[in-house]
Amino acid sequence: MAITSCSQLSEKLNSSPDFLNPPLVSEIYTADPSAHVFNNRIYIYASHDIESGGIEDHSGNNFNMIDYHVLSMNLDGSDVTVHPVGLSVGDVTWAESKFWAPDAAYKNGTYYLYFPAKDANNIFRLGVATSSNPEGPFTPQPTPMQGSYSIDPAVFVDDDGSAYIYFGGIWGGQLQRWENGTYDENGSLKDLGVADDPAILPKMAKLKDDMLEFAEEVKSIEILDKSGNPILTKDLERRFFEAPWIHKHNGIYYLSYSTGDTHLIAYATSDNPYGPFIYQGVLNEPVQGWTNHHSTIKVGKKWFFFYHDTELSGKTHLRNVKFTTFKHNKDGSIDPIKTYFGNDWRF
Ligand code: FUB
Repeated sequence: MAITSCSQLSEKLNSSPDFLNPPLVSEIYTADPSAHVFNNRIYIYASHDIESGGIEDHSGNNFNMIDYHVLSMNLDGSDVTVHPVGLSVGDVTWAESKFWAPDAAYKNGTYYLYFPAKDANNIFRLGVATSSNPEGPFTPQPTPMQGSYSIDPAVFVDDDGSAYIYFGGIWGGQLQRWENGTYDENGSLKDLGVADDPAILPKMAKLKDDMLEFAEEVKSIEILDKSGNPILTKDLERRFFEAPWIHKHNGIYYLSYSTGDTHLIAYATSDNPYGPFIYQGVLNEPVQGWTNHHSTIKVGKKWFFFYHDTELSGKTHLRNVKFTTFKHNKDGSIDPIKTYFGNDWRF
C-alpha cells in the first residue's frame, strides 16, 4: 500500500525504532532515488529492484533490473504515486540488461531520463530517453550517448542553464576498466583498494543544448583532501565508489558519492562544477543493506535527502526508497545524517 499522507508517515515512524523514516512505497521495491521538483510536485526517478535469482557478488550480479517506474508525491509528502512503467529494457534497442540507477532533467518542455544499461558486449553505457511528461512513458534514443560508459548518471543544471552529467562507479560499475581511455576487460588494479595511488575518479561532461549528447570530452573530477592531496585508493572511507550527485548551496557545489564497501555517503565541495572538490566529511551513515545511494533537493527553504535501505525485505538487492530532511550549517558543512539505528551493517 502506498503511504499517502503525512500522518501515515509519522505512524510508521513510531512503529520501526531502528529506522528514522518509513519506505515511501511498498507495492514495488525501489532504489537509487534521484529526486526533482517538476510542476510543484516531487518526482523520484528510481531503480525498480526485482528478484532475479542472481547471486550476490562484487560485480552486482544480483541487480538485474528491467524497467523504471517513476514515483511522485506532493511537496508535503502526501499523495505518493507509483506511475506505470516509464521505460523497459525491451524498448531500448542497444540495451540488454541491468537498468541501474537513473536520473532525470527538464528543459524546454521535455523531460529527459538518463539511465545506465549493459549492451550486447556486457559493457555499461549511458542512455537517454525523452517524454513530454515527467512520469513518462519515455522514448529512448536509438544509441547510447556517444562516449559514455559506466553507471549512475546524475545531471545537474546550473543557475545559468548549463547542464552537466556526472557518472561512474567502480567494481560492477566497470569504471576501473576505462582507466586507460578505452575499455579493458581486465581493468585497473587500483579498484582493489590497496594501492597508494590516487583513487579512480568520477567522471563528468557538459551536455549539449539538446541534452542528448556530451558537449565535450569526458573529464575526471578530482577529489582532494584539505591539504590538496588526492584521496588514495586505499582510503576506503573517503574514496569514490559510485553514485555521484551534485547540489549547489550558497554558491558552493557539493559533490556527494557512495564509498561502496564502507557504505557511507561522503561529500566534497568546490567553487566550480568541474572541481577540484575538497573532501569534507560524511553526509549519510551506513543504511541497512550493502549499497548506499542518494539524492538531494530543495523544496522552499528546506533540503530533503532521498536514500534507500532494505527495511521491507532485509535483502541487499530488494531495496526501498525513503527520505528525510537535512541542513547546511552556517559554515557550509553538513552534519552526518543517521537514518538507521540497528546494528552496524558492514561487511
Ligand atoms: O542499483 C544498482 C546499483 O546499486 C546502483 O547503480 C549503485 O549506485 C548501487 O546503488
